[in-house]
Amino acid sequence: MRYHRVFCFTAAMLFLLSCTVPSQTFTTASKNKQAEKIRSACRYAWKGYKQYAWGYDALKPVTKTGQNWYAVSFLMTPLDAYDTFILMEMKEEAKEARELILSGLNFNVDQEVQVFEINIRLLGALISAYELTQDHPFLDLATDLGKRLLPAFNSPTGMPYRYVNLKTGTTRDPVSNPAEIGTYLLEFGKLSQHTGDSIYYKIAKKAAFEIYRRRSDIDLVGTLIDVNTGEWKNMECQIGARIDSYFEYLYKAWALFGDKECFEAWKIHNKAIKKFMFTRIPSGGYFTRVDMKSGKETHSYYGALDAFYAGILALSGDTITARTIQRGNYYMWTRFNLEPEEFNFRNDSLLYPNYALRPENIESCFYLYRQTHDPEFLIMGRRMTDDILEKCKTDAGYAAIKNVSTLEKEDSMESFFLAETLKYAYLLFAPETLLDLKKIVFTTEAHPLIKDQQFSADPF
Ligand code: DMJ
Repeated sequence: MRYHRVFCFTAAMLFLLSCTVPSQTFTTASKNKQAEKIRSACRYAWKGYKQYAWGYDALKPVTKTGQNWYAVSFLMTPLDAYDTFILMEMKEEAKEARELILSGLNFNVDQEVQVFEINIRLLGALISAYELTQDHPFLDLATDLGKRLLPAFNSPTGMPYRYVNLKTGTTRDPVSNPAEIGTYLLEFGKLSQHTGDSIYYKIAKKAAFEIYRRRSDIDLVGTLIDVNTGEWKNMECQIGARIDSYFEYLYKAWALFGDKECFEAWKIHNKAIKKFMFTRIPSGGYFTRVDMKSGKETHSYYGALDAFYAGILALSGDTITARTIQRGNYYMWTRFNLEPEEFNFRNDSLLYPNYALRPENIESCFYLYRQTHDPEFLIMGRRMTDDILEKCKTDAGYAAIKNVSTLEKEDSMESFFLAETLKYAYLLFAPETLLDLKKIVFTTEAHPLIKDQQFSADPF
């Protein structure tokens, strides 16, 4: 008994110590300085893209070349980065990106694309660009793209296939996942709002609710599902890769459009996630992986993508759970000096040791800071940002890391680095008046959309 008490006391002390972030005072001047540093990094990354990858989807920051996802370029980097330039008041860069996009982007191509990625990176960016600038060509491009994505949803269940050909509408790959099925509510809802055609929100909502109605008796979902049959192919529930933004969009469809059914669905899932997956250990709070039917732990894996959930919890007002998770997130970052893609939070072993320049950990700091104004989140955000700017920098931009232990660089700078990572880092330190979270909702790719609680697509 005495040993038990000693153990509990030691565990509690370790937990408290691991939660302690050294207190430092932030002044307006020091926050502005950090914001400026991030803006310079954004300018530097764009300069590299311009110099070595102009017109391509992305910059390869080590070999200093350009890279396309498909046979043609869809200008992923300029498009994903455009609203970041606007928010950062980088007028010259915004002008360059705008000219490239409006003169070079064409969706009338015989090309098969991944529906989810094209939606979050391109469609979301185009709609956001339109809302921020009222520049009609952005909406024309968005409408054209939206129409071309619609055939993906022609499955027996209404859940989209993973790939669609933009010209022919041919689809492929029926085994998909909740994220790739349920992450259209925001972009398609906005398209319905701006075009007056309810079809987009209708099919986006149907797809998300086809997942929801297949939840288990304990209100969890699995990782893989067949969109032809509606049968689960993998029953492990987790909040990271392949499920993450399905949960996120149920909450955000409520935040953006006031959709009550989405809010109810979010609440039900969130309650189950907290009941079966939330795990508190001395180093912080994590969400573990469980079987969707029994709620029993399958793997104690956690990683860079999972880190977003603290942000969505903070946004929804649950700052208590969010804080605990964020301490786990920060532990993950500081333990490895850059967060890994995945590690085992029970024994700290690395599963996927790479860092892909992901935003989620900083994103959660941003939401937590906005809700609490606790400088702890500024300290965390500064440490993470400084690590990235120092360890990932190349002669041409910023590179993903192959292994957080060796810091060997990977020849990749994903467009979300400019769309999300630098944007959330900047907004964490920039004056809050720049962006009012009461008026906008960020898509999963951090494209800001203006709240419209009057909009009702009446989807069913
Ligand atoms: C982004 O493309 C989106 O945030 C998506 O939802 C998952 N993660 C990447 C960035 O890590």
